[in-house]
This record gives sequence, structure tokens and C-alpha cells, in this order.
Amino acid sequence: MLAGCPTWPEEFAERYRQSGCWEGITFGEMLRQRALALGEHIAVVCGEQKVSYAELDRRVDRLVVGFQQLGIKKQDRVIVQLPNIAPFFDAIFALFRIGALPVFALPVHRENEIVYLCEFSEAAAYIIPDKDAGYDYCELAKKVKTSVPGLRHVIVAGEPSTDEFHAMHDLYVDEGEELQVEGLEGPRSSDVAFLQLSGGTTGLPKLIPRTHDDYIYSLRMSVEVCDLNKDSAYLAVLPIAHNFPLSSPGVLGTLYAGGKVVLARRASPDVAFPLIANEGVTITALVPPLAIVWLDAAESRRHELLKLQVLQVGGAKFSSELAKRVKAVMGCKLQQVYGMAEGLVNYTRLNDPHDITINTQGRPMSPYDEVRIVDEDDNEVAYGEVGELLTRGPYTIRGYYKAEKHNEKAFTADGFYRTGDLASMTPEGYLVIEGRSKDQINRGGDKVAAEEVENHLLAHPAVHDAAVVAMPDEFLGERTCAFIIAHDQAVTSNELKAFLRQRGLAAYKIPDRVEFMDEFPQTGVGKVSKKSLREFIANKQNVLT
Ligand code: J2J
Repeated sequence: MLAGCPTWPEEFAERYRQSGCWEGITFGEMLRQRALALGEHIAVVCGEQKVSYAELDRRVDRLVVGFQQLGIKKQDRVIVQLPNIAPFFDAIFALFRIGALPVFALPVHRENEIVYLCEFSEAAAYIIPDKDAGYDYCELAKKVKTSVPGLRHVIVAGEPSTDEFHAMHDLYVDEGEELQVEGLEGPRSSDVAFLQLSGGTTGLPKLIPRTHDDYIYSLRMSVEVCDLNKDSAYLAVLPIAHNFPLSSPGVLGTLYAGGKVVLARRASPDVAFPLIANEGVTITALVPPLAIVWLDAAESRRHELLKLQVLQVGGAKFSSELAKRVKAVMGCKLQQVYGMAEGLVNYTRLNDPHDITINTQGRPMSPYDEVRIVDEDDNEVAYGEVGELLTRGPYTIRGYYKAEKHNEKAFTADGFYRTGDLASMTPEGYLVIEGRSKDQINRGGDKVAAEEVENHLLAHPAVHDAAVVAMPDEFLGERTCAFIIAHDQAVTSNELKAFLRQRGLAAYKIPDRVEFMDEFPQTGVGKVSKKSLREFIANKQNVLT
């Protein structure tokens, strides 16, 4: 097991194995089994390209050898920053087979995030597209490589702009040569398979170690709850490195079920609706702001959505007003999904009464999930009352990667993860998300850690103090507002935003609004009162509208 990854105490591990949650297979084995059973059945559709299960399995083996020839080996960490393209699967399954660990970055991440990920995970390699959505990832990789000398390889799924980088298509060895893989001593199912990025509440993002056993179990449960099978077609519109479209049931759940993954390069109805119609898409997943766009478009384009059976919405709270429109406008079932990269996933069930589907965020997918809703002293509250949600179970981590100190706060002594979400529970066991105690802004599903942005702002010479909070937004649910006490009255909002961009911060973390103040409101104990700041900005917005 990779050092720095807390794991389940043996008595729990034993229980999860005995009860059959943990199947004892790795991702590499899972793909092999599907390839043997399903052969030429289509696994992935990407534009004109259609890849069968057998072909995907062969491509992965050919790439395994190429990766090995570069010196990538078991337990190496490899940053994977790919958009929704077929080589994503070749790359991650090849790494899984070797026992190297993908570290999932999002396409929107920039120099700041990638340098940090490379350094913190001590990455051996970094995999990128050449260009995507008009952005040049080779340019980004050049900057990253200069900052991180330990990064041995940059691998480009496309055409590299420099000889220093490897073209991924050159790494696949010829058919036949992959037999060398036979001698490979791959990972065990209890090993960590990859590191997933947490939404984050701290100055530096935390990494989440997920094992083959626990993640494959989460796929199996998701597949069961979402009723996926060989005939299902899942459209991936959200970036597939994110935990929701990756696993709930997402692209990996679809492969687990033997279904067809259809990759969309853009989330707009103009791209996605024709794919739904032409590929017979049965299920897809959106965050609430995208659901709004789709609902509006569907008013006049319902004929394109006839095959769609299920629309999943999650990542941020979906208002019941919008939820009510899904069936009427799109003609498919709504499924609310409340999950987290740390583990626990909740779904409304496909046969739930309308009232539950539109008003709750679902219930845990596994009978082995333990959830508690507690007050400030960790005492359980009554049904219907609001408290913080704590959880423990067969696919919820017991600690972040190399974060011993933080883990003491983020987990209880008996191993429950403190989600930082405020929730209540209905008598039927369904969760309603009521707010958040963690210092995070949920910008339409994109999570922004206030402290991370505050630290960047504090690096500006004109900034004396900074406090970042959420402000209400009709479309995204929340946007970010940065309150600043400045040394230098001349500094402007635009200058501060430009400063953060120049530091290589991803665009979604740049504050939407900057407010200057002489001093911050304080709590009774002299801390900055973010509650007062949130109220202040919400009131100010109301006055203006
Ligand atoms: C309110 N808040 C929600 C919801 C997530 C499936 C679905 C989503 C994620 C995800 C995921 C919410 N209503 N329906 O990993 O597998 C907020 C909560 C939660 C945090 C986790 C999956 N669904 N949230 O969004 O790791 O605050 O995972 O703790 O990105 O998103 O964020 P993340």
C-alpha cells in the first residue's frame, strides 16, 4: 500500500470482504472480464471513433508496455488532465494495470493547481491533451515542467508542440508485443488505485486515496440503483475526471455494467441533444446550472430526448421548483444525486414517489453506509432537525493522502468523515441538504475553498486581510465574493483578479466580486464573522435588484 494513505481498520476490512462488498478484483481485471464477455460490444463512443470492449482491452495492454518502457512503475503517481476523449480510458486503465496511480486533475486547472499536484504527489508523469476548448495544454506543461524538475515525462494525447514531450500515440506498442504484460505483477485489489481531488476547505487541496476494492464496490452499487445494464448508454457531459461523472454511475459504472459510454466534448444542448438522439442515450448527469440550460432548450426540442430515461442532477442543491420541471419538460425521470469524492453517494431511487424525488437529495446507496446527523457536540439530532452529516462505510475513505494533522479534524476518532454538509433526515431515511458548515463555496458544482483563495489574495502587497464567502446567485446557486481590507486604497477589484489569474489560479476560483472594507465584522471570540459577511453581501445584492 502506498505510504501516507490511511486505510480501514482490519475488523472493518474483514466485514466488508466477508459481506461481499469488496469483490477482490482490480480495475485491470474488471476490464479484462468485460472484454472477454462482451467482445465487440461498443464500450466508448468519441466523435466518429467507436471502441469495443475487446479493442479497449488490447489498446490498454499495448499502452501498458509503452508506459513501462518510459519507466512508469507500480505506485508511481501520474497526473491525468484529460477532457472527455477516448484516450482517457486507455491511459487510466493502463496505469491501473501497472499499479501506477492516476491523480485526477480537471481540464480547468491551471499552473497553480498542477504544479501543486505534481509536487505534493511527487508525480513521475503528466498526461495532457494538446489543445482543448481553445487552450494550449503544451504551453501549460512547459511552465509546469520548469517549476517541477522532478516531473520526468509529459505525455500528450495529441500532437506535442516540443520534442521534449511524448506523443501518447507513439507509446502503444505493436499488437503482439503486449504479451510482455504477462509477467507484470499488478496491484492488489486492496491497493490504492488513484488519487482523487477533494472539493477542499483548506489552503491547499487534499488528495483522496481510493482503492480498487472500495471504488469498484461503489460502481456496483451505483449500477444497481441506477438500473444500468449492457443496453444502457451513458452520456458524459461533465468532465469525466470528476467523481460524479466518473463513478455515480458515470463512465466507470457504465463500463462495469457493460454499457456504452458516449463522450460529449461540450455540455451545450446543441452538442449533447444530437448525441442523445443519435446514440440512443438512456442516462446522463448534470450539475444544476446546466440542468437549467437544458430545461430551457428542451421546451422546443423534446423530440431529440425520446430515448433518455434518466436525468441525474447533483454536485450542488437542485431546487424543487426546477426539479418539478424535469419530467414535464424533458419527459424522463429525475434522479437527485448527493455525493462526494471522499465516498458516500446518495440517490433518489427511480421508483420513488414524486414528492421524495423533487424534495430530497436521496438516501445512501449501500446498506453498509453509516450516516449520523449531529449537533456541535457530536450528539445525534432528531429526525427533521438540521445538523452536520457524518459518515462511514465500505467506500468512504478513512483519511486523506499525507494529511495526518488535517485528518484528525476531518474524521472522528471512530472513523466517521465529517462532510461539512448540514443536512436533515426524513423519517424514511432520505437526506435533505440544508447548508454547509465548511468554509467552501459551491459555485454551481465547482467547489472553491475559501482559504485557498484568501491565501492568494494575501500575497498581493496591497492586501492587508481577505475573507472569501458565498453570495447567492440565481443561475449558479452561489458565487464568490472576496472582502478585502487594503493597505493601499488605490488597488482595484480588477487588479486583484488579474493578480490571481497571473498566479495561475483556475478561472472558477477567481472571485466574482470584490468588496473593500475598513474592518471585518467579528464573532464573539474575535474571529472574522463570515456569517455577517454573507448576510451583508446578500442584502446589498437585494437592494441593487
Ligand atoms: C447539495 N450539495 C451537494 C447535492 C454534492 C456524485 C454527486 C456529486 C459529487 C460531488 C460526487 C450535492 N446537493 N445534490 O462526488 O460521486 C456538495 C456537498 C458535498 C460536496 C462534494 C458524486 N451533491 N454536493 O459533488 O467531491 O457539499 O463531489 O459534500 O465535488 O458537494 O463535492 P465533490
